[in-house]
Amino acid sequence: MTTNTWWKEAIIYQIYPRSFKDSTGNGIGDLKGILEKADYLADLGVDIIWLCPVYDSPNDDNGYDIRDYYKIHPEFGTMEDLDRLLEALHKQGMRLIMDLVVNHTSDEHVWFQESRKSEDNPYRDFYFWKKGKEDGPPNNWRSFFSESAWEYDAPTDSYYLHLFTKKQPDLNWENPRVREEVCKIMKFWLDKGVDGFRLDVIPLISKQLDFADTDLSSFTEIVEQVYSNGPKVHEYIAETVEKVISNYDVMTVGEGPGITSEVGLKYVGHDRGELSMIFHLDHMFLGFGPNGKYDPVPYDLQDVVRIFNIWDKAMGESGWISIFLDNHDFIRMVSRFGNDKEYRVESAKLLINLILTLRGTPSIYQGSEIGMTNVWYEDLEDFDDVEVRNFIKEALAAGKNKDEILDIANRLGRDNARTPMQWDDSPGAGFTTATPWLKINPNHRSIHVASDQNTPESILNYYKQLIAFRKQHSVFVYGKYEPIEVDNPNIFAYKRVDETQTFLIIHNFSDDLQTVPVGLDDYELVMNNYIERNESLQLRPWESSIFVQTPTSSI
Ligand code: ISL
Repeated sequence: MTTNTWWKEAIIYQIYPRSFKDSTGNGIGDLKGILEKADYLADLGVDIIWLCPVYDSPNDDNGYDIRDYYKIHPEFGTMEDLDRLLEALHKQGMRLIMDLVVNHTSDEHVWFQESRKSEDNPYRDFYFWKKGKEDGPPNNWRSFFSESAWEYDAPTDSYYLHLFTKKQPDLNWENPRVREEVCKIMKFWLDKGVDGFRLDVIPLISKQLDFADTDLSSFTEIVEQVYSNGPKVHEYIAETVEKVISNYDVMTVGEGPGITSEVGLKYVGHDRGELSMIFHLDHMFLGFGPNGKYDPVPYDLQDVVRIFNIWDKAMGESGWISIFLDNHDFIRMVSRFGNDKEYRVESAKLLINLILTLRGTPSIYQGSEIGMTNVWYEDLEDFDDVEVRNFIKEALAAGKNKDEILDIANRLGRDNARTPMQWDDSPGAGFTTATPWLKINPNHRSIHVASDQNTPESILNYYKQLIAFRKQHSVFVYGKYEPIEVDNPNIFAYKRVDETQTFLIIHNFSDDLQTVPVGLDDYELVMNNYIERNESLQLRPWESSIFVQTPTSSI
């Protein structure tokens, strides 16, 4: 039975605070900057703000390395600023979820500082320590960010585990004191009134304790079979729910690298009471080759379609996912799945049409609403993100050609998603009056919020219109999803159906006119991403149409 809840009906908007709005003139976005834009968010029609980490951190991985879970990083403001933002969002009928990173901490967290001191330190077992093997690390695991997952630490002549950078040691959830601390952190934030958490890499918290070498050759398989879905992951999640989460009316969304559709329901099955929903990453990991993201392989639209279909079937009436096409870890959706040149506007509109009409809670990443695109840096020094910098380091060391490295870094790097928000065409893009922490995309001179606000047929206005439309029709939340098989590799088509309404949605993911061979007898066009209506099934480039079945239509 599908249960109705606010978090299924809501639309999530993800804010990467460093890049959203700088209110202090230091080139870094901050909490007051977000507060200044609360009206903008309300006007857009989004319901839940997912705030990427704003805790105290040395920023090795831009806040995903937390030094103090109870403190706001001064560059983002103060706890008072956070309280004020929360209050303002609540006043406007929006909610706020915090990004909680508890698979690992910063190496500058006091627990790790203690842990590394000696083998009998009371915090030793907060992390995973192992002796090396023949002058090398304890096993052959590689981190998500290129290097070995083990770092040697001289004071105790041992290695510690870090599935991300060496400044992000993994917490040992086997230790009940670690779990107690996590519960304490959750309780602190929920008592403050936040409306839930996005739980970073949550399937990674339980490790395969034999720490055996892996002989799997594909990084995606290693994540699915070795790093994620460990033996006690559900026990641990359930413990936090039972002790803390279940005492509040909040939502949780687990970020799920390695959560496959076969095991998805174990995390989000309504009968299990673990997480409200997950961000599965199957479509995001498309294109990862044997050595991961920077070893790209080709894929096409039908791979994406297949993944959405499989996941919808796997969830059925028993579980729930979020629908998204990009975030701060991946390239801009219009550059990845659309055409960010000739058909930028059309394809950006098509993609939001897709996100808002598939089954699951839509999640929109900042800047998508104006069709922000990837950036192109000319110099390897321009890249900021630790993931891409590690790739560059390894590729240079392996003697790869500089132009080739620059090309891959530009095409796949996470900085693409992290360039500052483009509010206007001023030199700082209305984001800052100072030098921004990361170079602004030069296309901000033409692509920016101010211009979209003044153009009736802009991407931004289409977002607002479509969000409002979705909210009028609960079939997009609770209705069934029925894929339609079309013998055309450029088309993604499906229906959303409930007792009162049937919508037919068709997207043309190509630069060419496509004829879609489906029956349209008793359907009528209700939404379309072109200015001139098109009632036919001859879809123009990147055209996206929503039809409603007329006999039962209530429009
Ligand atoms: O970023 C990725 C691909 O470029 C992913 O593989 C990512 O590392 C993975 O999804 C986990 O991401 C999360 O945890 C990381 C952090 O760097 C990411 O920003 C965060 O979303 C470590 O905390």
